[in-house]
Amino acid sequence: MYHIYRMDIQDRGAKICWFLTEIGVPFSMAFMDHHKFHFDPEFLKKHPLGLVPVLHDVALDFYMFESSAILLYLAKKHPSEMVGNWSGIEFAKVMQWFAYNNCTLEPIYEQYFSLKDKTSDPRAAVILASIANILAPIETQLQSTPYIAGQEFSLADLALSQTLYWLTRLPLVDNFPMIKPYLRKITQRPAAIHTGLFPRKNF
Ligand SMILES: N[C@@H](CCC(=O)N[C@@H](CS)C(=O)NCC(=O)O)C(=O)O
Repeated sequence: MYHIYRMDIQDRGAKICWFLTEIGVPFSMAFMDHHKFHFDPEFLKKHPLGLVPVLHDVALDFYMFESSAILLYLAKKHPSEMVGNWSGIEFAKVMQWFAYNNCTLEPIYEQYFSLKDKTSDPRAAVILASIANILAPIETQLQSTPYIAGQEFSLADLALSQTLYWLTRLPLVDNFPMIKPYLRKITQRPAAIHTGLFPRKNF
């Protein structure tokens, strides 16, 4: 059994719940009090920065933080089609796009949304240009395969679609015509709907 500490329906813990739902593994969740958990000494023992998500692997009484690492830990423990067979080119492609989301797309997204005044800050235009540059290979890939790592839905789609969904608030996403149809397809998966992660339907 797994227990996942979260803070709201659209946090990074959603990916973990979505993944476990996709593969049919049961879990429970706790939504932490937004104003308190960062400073709670008991919670700081579970996550040294006082952030969510945190996974509790109850059977092992093991606590783990960092959402991407948690996904990989669970994917390895519960073999499924979502990462291929942990070897070969199929696996490499899933890991490549999984990391592209975590290490390339998500940090630039964070930079943009942390700007206090997006209209007058001169860094905004530079960051938006970088976002466009980073979206371009995703667009190119989706022109040749239905999912980001190939013919099948994978852990890479699951991770990437959460970031892309956040980015659909930016008009520049419309310059990449494959992205929104791809997102619509993924967000219609029953397990994605179940998480409530994608409340806006009009993207
Ligand atoms: N790299 C970390 C990021 C953790 C993170 O920033 N979590 C956010 C929620 S998604 C958080 O706890 N924020 C605290 C807050 O906004 O009050 C991960 O992927 O787990």
